[in-house]
Amino acid sequence: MKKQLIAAVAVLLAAGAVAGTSHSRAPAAEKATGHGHAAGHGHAEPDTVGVPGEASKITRTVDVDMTDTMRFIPASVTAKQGETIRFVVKNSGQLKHEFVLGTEKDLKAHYEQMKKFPEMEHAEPNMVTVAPGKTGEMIWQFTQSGRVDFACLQPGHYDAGMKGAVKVAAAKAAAGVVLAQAQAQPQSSGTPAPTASTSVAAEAMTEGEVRKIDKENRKITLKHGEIKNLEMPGMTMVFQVKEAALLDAVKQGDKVRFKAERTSSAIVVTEIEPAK
Ligand SMILES: [Cu+2]
Repeated sequence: MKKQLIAAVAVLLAAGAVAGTSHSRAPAAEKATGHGHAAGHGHAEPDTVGVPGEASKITRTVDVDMTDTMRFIPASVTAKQGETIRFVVKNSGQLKHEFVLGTEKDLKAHYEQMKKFPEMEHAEPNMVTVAPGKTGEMIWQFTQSGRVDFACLQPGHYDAGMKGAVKVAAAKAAAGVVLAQAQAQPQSSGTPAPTASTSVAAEAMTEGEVRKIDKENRKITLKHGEIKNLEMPGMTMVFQVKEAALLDAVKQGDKVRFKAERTSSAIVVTEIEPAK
C-alpha cells in the first residue's frame, strides 16, 4: 500500500501539477479517520477507499464502459477527496462483467475467492455486477486522498487486465491529475497467505453482523469474519439459510455467531445466534 502511495505521489509530482501543496497530503492518505476499532482481520476497512454515497450528494456522474476485450473505458478516473460520484457502468459485451472498487490487495483477495466460490453472491456496496447489454449504477464517496483501484473480478477477467484506478486528489490540492498507469509494477504482495484449516476449526462458529434479512427468500446478508471451515476470508455476502426459523432468532444490526456450509449451489447458514 505504501509503495502504491509513493508511486501515486511520484506520478503527481512528475506531472508537476501540485507543486508547493504536496507537503500536507501524504499523511492524510495513509490513515483512515473516524475508525476506532482495530479488528483482527487483515481486511482494509471500507472507509480507506471511501464509503457508499448518498444520492443527494452526487456531484458528478462518470460513465464507465465494460467490454469483452477485458477493459474498462476509461481505466483512469480522477476525483476530489470528499466527492460523491455516480458511476454509470455499462456492459457493452456479451459476458457478465462487474465494477468493484477497492485496494489492490483486497481486489486480489476477492478475485481468488470468486474463482474458488463461483456460486457466491456478494452484497458489498462497493460493487455493481452488470449483465450483458445492461447498465448498472453505483454511488460512491471518496473520503480519502490517494488511489482507489477498481477491477472486474469475474474469473479470468482480472488476470486479463480488466482493471483501473481512481486517483483521489486531497481536498485542498488542485484536482485534475490523471493517474498514469502507476500499476506498471505488478505487486506480488497482495495474495494472502493461505490459512491451514484444521478439523478443530471446522467446528468453530464464525462471527458476523447482520446487514439484512430477507425472510421471503430465506436469505441473510452477513458481514462476517473468516469462515475457517470454508477457508473464506471476511467479507459481506448473502447466505441462504437452512430453515426460515433461523431468521427469527436475529435481527438487522445484531452481532452474531453462525455456522455456514457449502452445498452444490449455495453457501448456507445452518446455525445462527446473537453474540453476547
Ligand atoms: Cu469482466
